[in-house]
Amino acid sequence: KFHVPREATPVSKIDLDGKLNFGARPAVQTRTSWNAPIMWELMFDGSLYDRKHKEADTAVALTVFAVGRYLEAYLNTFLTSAEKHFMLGLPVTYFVFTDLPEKVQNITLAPQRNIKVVKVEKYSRWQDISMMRMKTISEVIDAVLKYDFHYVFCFDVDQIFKARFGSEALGESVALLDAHYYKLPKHRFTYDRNPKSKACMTEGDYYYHAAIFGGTCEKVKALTDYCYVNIMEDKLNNVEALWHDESHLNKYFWLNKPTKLLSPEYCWDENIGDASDIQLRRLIWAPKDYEKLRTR
Ligand code: 2GW
Ligand code: MN
Repeated sequence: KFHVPREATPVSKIDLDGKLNFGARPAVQTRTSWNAPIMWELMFDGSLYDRKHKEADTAVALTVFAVGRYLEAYLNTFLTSAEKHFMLGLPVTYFVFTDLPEKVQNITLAPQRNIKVVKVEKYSRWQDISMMRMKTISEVIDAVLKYDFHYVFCFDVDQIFKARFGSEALGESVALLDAHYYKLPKHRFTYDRNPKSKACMTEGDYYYHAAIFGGTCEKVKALTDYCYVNIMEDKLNNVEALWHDESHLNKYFWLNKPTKLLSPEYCWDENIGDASDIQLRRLIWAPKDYEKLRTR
């Protein structure tokens, strides 16, 4: 029943991050205190990463949830734009989790690219729709992904790819700087500060955005398990972290430092006035119609 992992160059041997041009973007921070690169446009040559990953036959899984109204509102744009910009040239499988599998439209996929639609239940509270993704992702890594994919990237569906989101983003444990917080002083970070929640933290490095995280199957499994266990413990204690799964994710990345950070060029919000650091919008937040989407 299970697949044998493919034979190729171990992806762990691909080390181009050490050759990044950290000085190419003097106005922004390009590495963390623990020496993880922060990926900004001009720091890297994407074609070098692509070549290495093609040689290694790197396979990537993308998970995305489109439950209830989010399916019609966002999924098609997300997937068709991903086909134009996400990891082009590499084998990619989209895992779409939805309560309405029959409503997922057919989209044209490039060779070596696949889509799998998986039915999930629709939790009645939106906070649970968001948080319980951690449980589902953990389960699918164990049941399927770890046998066939080197990396898994997990995305919010309410976003649109606009430019290359390529293999330079791959790494063991990858976190995203939140576009709204990367310039703010730490005391403004909206970590959970309630000691009753497992997500509570009083110090941190950055404010990470849970709309995109990824890494090797092993590391993403560790992250999703951590978040899920702590979400459930909060439920037993009748508390909920301020920003739900995102609060737990921030706690995880504080305790388990990511090996690569993505700059807000990888997830930009066009409503932010000062875009002076953003040389390339690789992905943007889709416009949100809260009135329509969040009322029941
Ligand atoms: C979410 C909020 C209110 C009403 C509905 C939903 C909803 C979310 C839904 O009806 N159907 C659904 O599939 N979702 C999935 O959960 C979808 O993939 C969506 O992108 C994701 C997170 O919800 P979203 O995008 O509305 O929340 P954001 O953009 O405010 O997300 C940040 O904060 C969340 C926690 O509150 C998560 O951590 C998320 O990863 C963050 O980007
Ligand atoms: Mn979102």
